[in-house]
Amino acid sequence: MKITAARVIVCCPGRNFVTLKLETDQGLTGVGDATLNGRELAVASYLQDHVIPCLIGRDPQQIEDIWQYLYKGAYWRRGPVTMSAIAAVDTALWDIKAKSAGLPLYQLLGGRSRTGVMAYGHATGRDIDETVDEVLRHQHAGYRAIRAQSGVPGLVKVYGVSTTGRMYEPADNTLPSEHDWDTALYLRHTPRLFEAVRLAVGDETHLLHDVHHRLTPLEAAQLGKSLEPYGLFWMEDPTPAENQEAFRLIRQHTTTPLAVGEVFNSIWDCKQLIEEQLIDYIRTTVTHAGGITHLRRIADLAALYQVRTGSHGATDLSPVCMGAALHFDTWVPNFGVQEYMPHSQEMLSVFPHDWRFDNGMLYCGETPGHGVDIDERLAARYPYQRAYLPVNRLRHDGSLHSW
Ligand code: EZ4
Ligand code: CO
Repeated sequence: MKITAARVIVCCPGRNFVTLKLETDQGLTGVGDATLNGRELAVASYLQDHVIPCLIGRDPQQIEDIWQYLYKGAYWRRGPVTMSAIAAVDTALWDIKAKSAGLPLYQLLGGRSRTGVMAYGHATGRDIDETVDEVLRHQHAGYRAIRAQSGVPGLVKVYGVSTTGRMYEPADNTLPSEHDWDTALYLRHTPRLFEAVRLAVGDETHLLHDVHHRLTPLEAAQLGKSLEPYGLFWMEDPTPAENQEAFRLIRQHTTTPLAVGEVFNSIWDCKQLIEEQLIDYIRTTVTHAGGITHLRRIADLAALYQVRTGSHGATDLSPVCMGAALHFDTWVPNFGVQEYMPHSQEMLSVFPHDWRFDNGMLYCGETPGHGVDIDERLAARYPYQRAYLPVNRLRHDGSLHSW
């Protein structure tokens, strides 16, 4: 078999997506997601200008060799742009291999380990009451795991909270919008939020919270400790995790489980966190961490240390990523949970797919491949629109803080 053509499709059906489609001389095609929120065109160019010329004529069955060729062959290793581009190729190649075998992708990975994939949904509100209502709405919709975020009194714009009344989309402006931040206000508010949420939902529902890289290790330790009475499933991204050792301090002070990794792109970013058992969940995704081939290496390392998966699944990961992720989740032995932020109908219509959500669970389909395609004619009706993630500034003096 040979790769005969490859196309990068950039479209914006409500938000930007970068998709790679590979064609072969046997008529089989494969699709991969390469969306890197706010930096989409860098990955599109990496694929178009540097990767595609090396793919034409290659045997798409040699997934491992092509992965090594693109990784080692670049000489410049890792990084989100490179690893998202490699991921798109890898995902498309697994799609082709599974189609040529006539099997759903999870069968190639080792088969089914579970009946379905537990999803967690996002409950967000402008204040505690609104967030509690949203948590209850998710509970009634069948979610067994719910992430709760709320506005903080005194702060105007906060991560996760929609200001438009529409679905929250973080890349909300043609130039970065500005959020404001005050750690002391947040640290006082968050335990109050979870006290109210836990009281309303009862003991059974898993509760999650995303700190979004905003605290120092000591502040994270304080927050983790103050949330212990509410039995969280996880506290996510408590500090910027370039400094993996920092988690030793957090770990020494709290038994609140920790989840990290949505911004990681390789096994090296989480090696120490996993080997020293400093985290409980690893949140790397198919799209940003080098595809199925590399994500499997991360999950296998994590399994040695009882670290489970909890893949990133925000709307900036396309329905293609979700399809591939659900096949991965259906197989991976050390599965934890899958993030799920529903795409709009407009977004879903561009990506015909066979995965589905039902009563708090996600299910991959049974069609050969990963079960997701792109409708290129429809995609062409939604041209790229520049969009940035926000920046965060300290409320009292405007210093730039992690968003
Ligand atoms: O802010 O995907 O847990 N989910 C998240 C996301 C990220 C966005 C950034 O593009 O933190 O909402
Ligand atoms: Co997050």
